[in-house]
Amino acid sequence: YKNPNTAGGRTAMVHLFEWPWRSIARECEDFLGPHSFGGVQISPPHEHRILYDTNIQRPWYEAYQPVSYKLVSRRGNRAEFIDMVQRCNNAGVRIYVDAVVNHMCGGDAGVGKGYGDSAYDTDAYAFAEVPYDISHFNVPQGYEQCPTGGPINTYNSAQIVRNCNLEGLLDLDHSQGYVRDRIVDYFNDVINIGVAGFRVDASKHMWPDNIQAIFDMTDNLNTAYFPGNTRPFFYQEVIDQDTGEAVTAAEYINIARVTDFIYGREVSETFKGYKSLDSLSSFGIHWGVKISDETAVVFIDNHDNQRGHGGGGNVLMYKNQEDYKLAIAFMLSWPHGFPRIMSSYKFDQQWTGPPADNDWNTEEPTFNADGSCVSTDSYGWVCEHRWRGIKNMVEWRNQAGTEPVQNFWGDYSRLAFSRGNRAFIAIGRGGSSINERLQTGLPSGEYCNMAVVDYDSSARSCTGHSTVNVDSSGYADISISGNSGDNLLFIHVGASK
Ligand code: LM2
Ligand code: CA
Repeated sequence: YKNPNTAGGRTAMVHLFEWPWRSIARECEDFLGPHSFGGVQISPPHEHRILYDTNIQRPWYEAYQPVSYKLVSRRGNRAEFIDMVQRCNNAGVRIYVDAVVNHMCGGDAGVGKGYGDSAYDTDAYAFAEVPYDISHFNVPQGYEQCPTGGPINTYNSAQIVRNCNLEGLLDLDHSQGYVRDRIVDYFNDVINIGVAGFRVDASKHMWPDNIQAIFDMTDNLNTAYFPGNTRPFFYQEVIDQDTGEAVTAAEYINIARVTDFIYGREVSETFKGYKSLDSLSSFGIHWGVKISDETAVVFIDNHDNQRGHGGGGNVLMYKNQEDYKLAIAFMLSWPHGFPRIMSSYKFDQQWTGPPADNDWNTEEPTFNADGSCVSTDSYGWVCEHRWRGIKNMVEWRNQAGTEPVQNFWGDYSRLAFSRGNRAFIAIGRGGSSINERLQTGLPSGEYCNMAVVDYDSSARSCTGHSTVNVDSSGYADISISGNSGDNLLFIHVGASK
């Protein structure tokens, strides 16, 4: 379950948070495929509660309140979902589903209908479409099942964390075969459509044995897109900040991949200046980061902690601009874990939903001539994945492959290294310039500095003027000013003149 099942050695994914299915389909064809992105984590596709309030309007987090497993959500219907999966696979880009199966919607929902018109009654614990009834939930079974009688009010007890209600969300009892079967039916439905894997939301709040049993019952991937007998990719969302809680990420690492929240915190703090950049030379499992290369999904920020949800944290995000770009570039350069790039929309309040018209129809992203997304200072899609320094680092990572870190050079505010003889990167933080003759590890040639120019492969030319000349012994004059726009330099063997 640890293989991301990407096509052609692709090594990174992007989370297109709240993007509609039709926009994702187009992005796979026009951008992600051509730029060698491996996959997309999509926002939850299942039917969810509709939240509306004059203050918070239509918050993004209604998506985390399931009403049924029908594929109808604010982001699109079943036909649009199928179309997206097909078109992305055909573009060589995999789809990973954000699966919310720990719970159904909040107990405060009462009686109503979800996005696809399915009925719910939370007083009766009834979800007609699945169907679930009161016997399928933990809390109604009494204090022996959930010792608090309702809410998760401490993280010191695994039983409370896993059998009580997270934020008032009605908690399912996964020890029951019936409940597992409904979840497996949902997983198999989207597997048969052609998805490659799943982010398993709130895995910390489910028992590892039950998660394992659910994974083991899933079908192999669709052979229209994947080799026979390919297992789905699973990455379990477990927030473990190493604070001594009862539940730890270590309990999940033998099952499938696990999200590593310490990784983003450590890299963020380093690029904020709390630690020296050259200390990153030993970055990895011995550095505080808990989850090993082949088991970790790594990221700097996610949709929760960039807005103070999900444990919050001291992480960089798009609002930090240049420091954030450098942190993402470092993540993509370093051979540890399967990296996930966050792609956001602008927000000022933590509940703000995606860009939308007056009827709450999510707006499709539109693009400037340079490929960036159209937005104003406070509104619109950010599209971090289209920033040049980020999009071109995805190709850099693919080119670096499994080559090791070599030729590491650096000091408090600067670093440079190569990945074997295939790729080289230099970073200067906070205005620190680099003017050095450094060993790049690369064969001699004239390379495009992909941090500031793009590469035209048919003409074998840089579509700009910034190049790096590597001599026959691998050395080159590396020069950046360290200021905004000129704090990053990277080259690889796939982009030389
Ligand atoms: C996650 N990972 O484990 C998601 O990444 C995170 O975004 C989800 O919380 C959470 N688990 C449950 O799937 C979000 C959001 C919460 C929000 C829930 C449900 O961070 O604030 O809770 O989704 O929409 C909201 C209200 C809360 C209310 C609850 C139920 O903020 O006050 O509790 O809905 O109505 C009564
Ligand atoms: Ca639970």
